[in-house]
Amino acid sequence: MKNKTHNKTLVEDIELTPDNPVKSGINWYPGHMARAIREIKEKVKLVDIVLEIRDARAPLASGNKAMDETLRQKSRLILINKVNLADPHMIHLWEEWFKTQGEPYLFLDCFDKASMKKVMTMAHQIVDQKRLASNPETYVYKAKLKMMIIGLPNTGKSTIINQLANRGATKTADRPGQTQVQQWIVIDKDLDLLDTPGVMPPLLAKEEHGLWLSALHAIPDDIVGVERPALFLIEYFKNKNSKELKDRYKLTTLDITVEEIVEKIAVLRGCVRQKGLPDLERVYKLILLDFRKGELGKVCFGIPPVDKDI
Ligand SMILES: Nc1nc2c(ncn2[C@@H]2O[C@H](COP(=O)(O)OP(=O)(O)OP(=O)(O)O)[C@@H](O)[C@H]2O)c(=O)[nH]1
Ligand SMILES: [Mg+2]
Repeated sequence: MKNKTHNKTLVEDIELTPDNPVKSGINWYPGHMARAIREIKEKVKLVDIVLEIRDARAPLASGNKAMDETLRQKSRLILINKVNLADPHMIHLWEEWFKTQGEPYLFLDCFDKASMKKVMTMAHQIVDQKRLASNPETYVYKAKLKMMIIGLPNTGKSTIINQLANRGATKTADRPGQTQVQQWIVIDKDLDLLDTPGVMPPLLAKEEHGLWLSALHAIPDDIVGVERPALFLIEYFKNKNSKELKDRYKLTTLDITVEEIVEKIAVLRGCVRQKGLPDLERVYKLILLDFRKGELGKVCFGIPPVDKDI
């Protein structure tokens, strides 16, 4: 039976008002997320800085504008994680765009120790500058930092905490919705971290963002199904005439239809049912798995917008 909280039609626990309409399309907003937002709002007062984790394969679509009001008064450092899986050329363009947005940010692979050191240096600088600016007369340097880690599901929040802790302080998993309750993790006398459950925006700005986030596994497969994100990915790589797609599935050409590509992958990988028909469910799952492991190459969904829109 489907979990009640995995509801395709958006919203449980969220008040419906004219400002908060339910639109059709891909959305995932289970009860634990509404609770998570309430708890983030409560606890944000207790921390010095919020680390907002995004996915470098969709630097804008993996943000959450619905959190802006909650974070308005707070120091924020945007960490655009999993850069090792993202298209380096597009990351360069995104870096240029983030530079113009006036918010501290860092693109990183959180398994890289030097990047994690930089996170701590930046967090200290941001908090310190704010303390100095708001109270120049009474300012004294404080080594102690309390940080809250927020972001969409599966962006790597808990992994970042474990990297900072140098141990498995909190559970991680390669699927969205692993962390379901807040947890304080005391690293040492100078650092407390608050892990929070991944929160989706209540509404996605565009239908295609839902496909991107499903492909990136910020949205579980049983919400959208495997067919749409898998076909979207094949079309995306076909349009790029991707060498990785050809190599991975031994395709001589991508100048055939998406359906024909899927059939060829099914045959190659033995995803075939009785009478030689392709087992589509299996082949879609296989495509998604390969993509998420980075086997189909580095991607970046979307392009930097012309306007200010962090
Ligand atoms: N390649 C790569 N994988 C990463 C990186 N950071 C995290 N991951 C992987 O992403 C997956 C999700 O990590 P989690 O830390 O559980 O993500 P989360 O944001 O806490 O997820 P929820 O608790 O479900 O919201 C795990 O399989 C991590 O190993 C990164 O920088 N690069
Ligand atoms: Mg987590």
